[in-house]
Amino acid sequence: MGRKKKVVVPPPDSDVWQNTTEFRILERKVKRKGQFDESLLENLQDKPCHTIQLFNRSIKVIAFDKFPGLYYIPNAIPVELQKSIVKEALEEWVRPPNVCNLDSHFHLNPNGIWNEYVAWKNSSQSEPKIKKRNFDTVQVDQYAPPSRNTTEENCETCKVTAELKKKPLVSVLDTDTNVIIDAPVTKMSSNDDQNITQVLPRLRWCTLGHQYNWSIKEYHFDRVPPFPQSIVDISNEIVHSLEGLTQYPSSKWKPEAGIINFYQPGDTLTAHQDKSEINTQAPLLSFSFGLECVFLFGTEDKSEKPIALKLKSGDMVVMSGPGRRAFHGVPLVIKDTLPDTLKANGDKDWDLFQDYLSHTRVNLNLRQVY
Ligand SMILES: O=C(O)CCC(=O)C(=O)O
Repeated sequence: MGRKKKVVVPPPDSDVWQNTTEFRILERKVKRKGQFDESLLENLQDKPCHTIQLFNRSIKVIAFDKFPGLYYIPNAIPVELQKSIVKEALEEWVRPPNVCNLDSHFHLNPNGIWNEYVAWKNSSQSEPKIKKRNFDTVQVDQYAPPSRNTTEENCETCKVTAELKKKPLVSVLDTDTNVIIDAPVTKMSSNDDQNITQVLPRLRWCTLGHQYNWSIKEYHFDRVPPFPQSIVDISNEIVHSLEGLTQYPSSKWKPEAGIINFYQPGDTLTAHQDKSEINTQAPLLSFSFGLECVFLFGTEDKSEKPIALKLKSGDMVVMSGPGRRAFHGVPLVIKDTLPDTLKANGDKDWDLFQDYLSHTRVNLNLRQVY
């Protein structure tokens, strides 16, 4: 969870970085400079294939004998729905009360950075400056989270996390938006205010529902803005359609935390497991929009060889059963792969979304926490 251009967040377990693990070997091969080698992709022809009804269409779900619980659903989300999710994400979700990575570094407009950008593009005004937030000079609250369970695992990441958990967390209440912001994990290089066109490309993530502390990898169980209703409805339909495969009853499904990830070519997400949720039975739903990427999926043991899938706009990955805790990551976002269906084609209202998506991959993933 988390990424920044050429910097990987969260820090990987030390052995992930050794060239010896199968995961790391495939990551390096996929990332190798130059043209992506398509032969690294998993052959999907021989994989078990199921058909489900979703959004009034019959669609194929690909399963993997070696990776039980992993389902890959190409073209799961119809184009119009892709567009409305991306639009709602940028206009409505990346703004208070939800927190995004930029909040720790900048005082953003309470209407959200996207709406400020669009308003400026549609005006004849000079480019707005975004004011830098300074954690050195603001009055900070020392915020102690309700629970801090220590982890038994013996890995570098866990040791770092355990050290961080011993310290008081530094957070600040943004009085414009009434949202609590955690101190940044890493500082941005410049202390100067910046143009909005410099800041928008640095949007990396935004959290929905249960807000997340990225440094100690725990949810803030007391910071829970309402989950967007459209996502609740869409995910209910998906979990219902998949019941026969995941064995998870849709009556129990409740999306409680979501992350919207924004990647540009060159950004990566290193191998990780999603383990912060208490409920490990509910499936994790993950959607791709915009540019294509290569997604690696392994097992709970990172020394085992993962598979590589190419995810296109509208594709969905479902991690359930034993696959819910498997290592996975995104070593490559492929430039110039925006599909024609997401181009404006004369639709003036979509122009700025097309510009943004032509150099961005958006991932939305949904989890049940309890
Ligand atoms: O971008 C993706 O497809 C995966 C995102 C992910 O694994 C995460 O946010 O934990």
